[in-house]
Amino acid sequence: PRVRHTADQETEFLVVANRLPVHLEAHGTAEPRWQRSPGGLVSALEPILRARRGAWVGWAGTTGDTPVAFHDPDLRLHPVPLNESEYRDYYEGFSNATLWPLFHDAVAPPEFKQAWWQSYRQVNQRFAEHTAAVAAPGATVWIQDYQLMLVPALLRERRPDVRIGFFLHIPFPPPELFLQLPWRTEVVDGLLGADLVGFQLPGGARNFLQLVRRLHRGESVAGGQPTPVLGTVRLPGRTVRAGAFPISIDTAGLEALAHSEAVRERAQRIRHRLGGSRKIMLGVDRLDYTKGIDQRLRAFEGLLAKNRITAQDTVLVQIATPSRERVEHYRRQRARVEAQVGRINGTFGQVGRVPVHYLHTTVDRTELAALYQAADVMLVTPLRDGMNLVAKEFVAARPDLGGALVLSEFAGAAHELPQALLVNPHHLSELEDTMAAALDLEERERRHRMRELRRHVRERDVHHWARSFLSALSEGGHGAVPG
Ligand code: GDG
Repeated sequence: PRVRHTADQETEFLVVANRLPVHLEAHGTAEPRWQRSPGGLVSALEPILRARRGAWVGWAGTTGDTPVAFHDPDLRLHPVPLNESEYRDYYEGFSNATLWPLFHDAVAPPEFKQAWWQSYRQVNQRFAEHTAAVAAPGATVWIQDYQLMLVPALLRERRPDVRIGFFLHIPFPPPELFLQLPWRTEVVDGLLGADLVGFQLPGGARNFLQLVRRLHRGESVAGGQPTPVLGTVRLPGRTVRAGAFPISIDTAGLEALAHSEAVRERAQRIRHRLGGSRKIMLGVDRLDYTKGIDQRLRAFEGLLAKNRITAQDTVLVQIATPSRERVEHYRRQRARVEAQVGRINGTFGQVGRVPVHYLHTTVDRTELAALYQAADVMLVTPLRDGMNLVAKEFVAARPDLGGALVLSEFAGAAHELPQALLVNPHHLSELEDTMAAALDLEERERRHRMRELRRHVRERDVHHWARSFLSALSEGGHGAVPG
């Protein structure tokens, strides 16, 4: 059996992403089954996929021969196969050890390897071929993220009739960083295959337009377009637009979950288990070196060492979701974080009372919502982050207007959430002071800030994001201009 393939059915709207929105789930002793993966992207796109006879092109997440059947009448799936060496070179290598660090301010040194690049090109080619094979004439194709930056041009070569949008979920770096990339021209030309290139922030779009100018890839013009489009690149025969489309969350869905009995009860239990009157600080991140987990732990340790907090009155819960575990920088990051947690608990803990509860695991949606609700202070301290959905989710999960959000200036979310307690995570004493201030925030101010934050996250949810990108995509011209 294989993942349902519908190559015979041409589709008018296609989402192309590294991963299909499904994963294998164990079923006792029976064979594992395919399940829908929850996530903002799927819930935002599902109504559109359904209404427009849409389909999703992506990798199913296994390098084995053929995935087991996945049946879902609403979501047609086109799996793109990857073998073990492609997973290593295209995904772990070029995507996550070259592009990921380079695009996040090179906070870890990016590695440049020819073999990884070749694999990236080859896999992008395969994605383009699969997409070209199933798109209906004049279809709209929306390509997602840094793993697939060559697909827009590769697809256009094969299918000049389709309308192509691309959205980058991670930051687009300033030209002086991007230019380190040995294959910089190829990557920029890949993106220029799109009709619309979307970024999280206006700064990303401007970096891209500047880079195009620096590399002489077309005549780039800032402004002159209705927002959120910030500029255009004129190429022979066609125009590429670039703009900012800050992604968001399924606010209503999370709010409903936050109101549920199960979540409210679980939040109570968590508070009780952690010691009733103790203040709870919370971190939820993929275990990634860009997330500033070490900075946050160092600041927490500083507060304990200076006696500004004690293990009696404050506890930090850190959920660190396993991520990219075979990539060297990730292994080292895990070792660093775990050494810090051990040191803090060893120094400041007592039997039955440790200051840091560290979980290297994934928790389910209910548990996550309950943790958000139990927290007094949410710590989101990345060194660089495209957006950061955790910050928005925390806000959506707090209809009680409780909790304070400490948010790094270097998260995309900081541009939209100025009512958070903004902080520079590189500045240790400032981070300590901000964390302490969040613990002591006066109730009136805390409620006021939370109300404003919630207003924003309600108005600008993931549906707004998808609508604004797709309507910008449909408004512009596309493809080759006749004559
Ligand atoms: C990239 C960009 C951008 C985490 N642990 C658990 C869990 N999560 C969920 C969170 C959140 C998501 O994972 C993480 O999203 P972030 O936005 O925080 O970060 P990245 O994974 O780095 O995402 C980022 C995003 O793309 C979207 O464009 O915002 O800047 O780096 O939704 O809730 N979910 C569950 N259990 C966990 O243990 N259920």
